[in-house]
Amino acid sequence: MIAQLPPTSSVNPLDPSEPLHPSHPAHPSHQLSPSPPAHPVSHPHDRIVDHLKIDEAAERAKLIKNLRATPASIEPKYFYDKLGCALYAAICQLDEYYPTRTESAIFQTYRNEIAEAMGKVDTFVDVGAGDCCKALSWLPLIEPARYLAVDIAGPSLESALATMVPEFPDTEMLGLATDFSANLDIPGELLTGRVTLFYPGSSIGNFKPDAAVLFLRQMRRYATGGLLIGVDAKKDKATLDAAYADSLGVTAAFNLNALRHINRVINSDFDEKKWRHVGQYNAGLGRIEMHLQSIESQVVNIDGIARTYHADERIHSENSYKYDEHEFTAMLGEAGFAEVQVWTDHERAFWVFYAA
Ligand code: AVJ
Repeated sequence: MIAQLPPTSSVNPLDPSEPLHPSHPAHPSHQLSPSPPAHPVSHPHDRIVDHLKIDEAAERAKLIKNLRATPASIEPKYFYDKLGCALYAAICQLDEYYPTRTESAIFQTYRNEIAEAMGKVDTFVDVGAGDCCKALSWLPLIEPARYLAVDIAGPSLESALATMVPEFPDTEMLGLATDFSANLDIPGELLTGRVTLFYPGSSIGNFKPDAAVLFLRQMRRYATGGLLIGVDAKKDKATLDAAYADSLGVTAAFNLNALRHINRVINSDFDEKKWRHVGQYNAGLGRIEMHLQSIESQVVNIDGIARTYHADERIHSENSYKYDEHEFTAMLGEAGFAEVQVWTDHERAFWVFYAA
């Protein structure tokens, strides 16, 4: 576990109490060819490139629009403020939440075989790196010339990388702070030689299947080596429901905390005591759905306009899609990966794909 430092040297673009960056022109999403970076800002340590060129005003406007809409929704990225990152780390320790430990067991069992499949890696790109924990056990084997950690949470990248630098003197450690959920845009100068991307944890499940293929295609265009990706498998509803509605209520706290985060991002007065966590498997759509359900009829101020949520009305906060082996193999093919290898556990609860 890597301690998080206070966000002193980077600015949270979604927190209105912080000074704002000048906004950059909006970037077309699902863009298929790499573009030159738009004025990346170097941090004091020169290790983190701050590429958070989101238009903060547009992000807030989108959040407000989604909260006022019927059905209301929020994007999963609003889970990950400082407390949210810590709650997600706690989720990964839960008995009920099998994906993290199953994936890590697959990595451990087949580490050498997977490393052999990857071959030479000059730049290892960790997409959604967070605290960079998952990459730690790969670096000694892969020995890349460069490790590039990409995440929306700049401050946690910075503290994780600072801790790792002395451990890996032969690897150049870089961070890229960016919101890749709309578009993965990696400045060309950060990529050297044969590039392999790492996207573990079944984070791909947050995208709807069509958008997931587009995102895989975006990764494909950078992957001169390949892509190592973890994907959660379809399974019985009871196991899935327990993983997303644990009995200690950690996932509930993770979900409800998004309301507190949102109150800091926009002018709103959500009271988490008036909402309850819903996390359940929708077998027809092959996805976990998380919602925040209004306990009573209530009025919430959302940026100066009163919005009534009726009793039992839901705010949809996350999808987490699950895939069969053949479904995801087909998606990798659609995204342009020609060669696909897969590893799994005894229960076939989780897949690890290497695609090139
Ligand atoms: C970080 C998207 C992989 O979908 O399992 C965990 C997030 N949400 N518990 C997942 C999450 C509720 C997680 N991912």
